[in-house]
Amino acid sequence: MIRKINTFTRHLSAVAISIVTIGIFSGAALAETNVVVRMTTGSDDLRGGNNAYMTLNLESGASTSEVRLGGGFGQNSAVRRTATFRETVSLDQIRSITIRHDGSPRSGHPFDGYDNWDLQRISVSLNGRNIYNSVNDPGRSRFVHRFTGNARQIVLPRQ
Ligand SMILES: [Ca+2]
Repeated sequence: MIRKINTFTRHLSAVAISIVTIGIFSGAALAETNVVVRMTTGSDDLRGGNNAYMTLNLESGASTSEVRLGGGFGQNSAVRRTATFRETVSLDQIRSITIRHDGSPRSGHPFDGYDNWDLQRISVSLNGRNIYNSVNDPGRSRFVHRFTGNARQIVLPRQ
């Protein structure tokens, strides 16, 4: 009888552990939002060691954490990045996107000035659905923005 109870208890423990495991994995899968970003740089590069960043601004008025898109984007080059946000965000919740360029002189480079960057085209999508594509934005269809001086960030409304 005692052996039967022990066996039963072990089974219960195994079930409990399985439930906890499933909870952790499904929680992790739900928590992240992966956004695909394609950017074409114009005639002024985004210097290696400097970075562009992206934030999603929500209909609620809140914003996600800022995610680094990287740098070292050569003149007239195209890059594709996946930005992973810790928050769970659906397409309908997104009001706009902020792109920020940090062109500050790099540490360890005493002769650095500020970097400038020509963003020629950008498209942003979530699960294959368009959030923003500059080609479809009349004001930015030929050229999105030159990041320079105090013009270090832009806000692009969801289309
Ligand atoms: Ca540059």
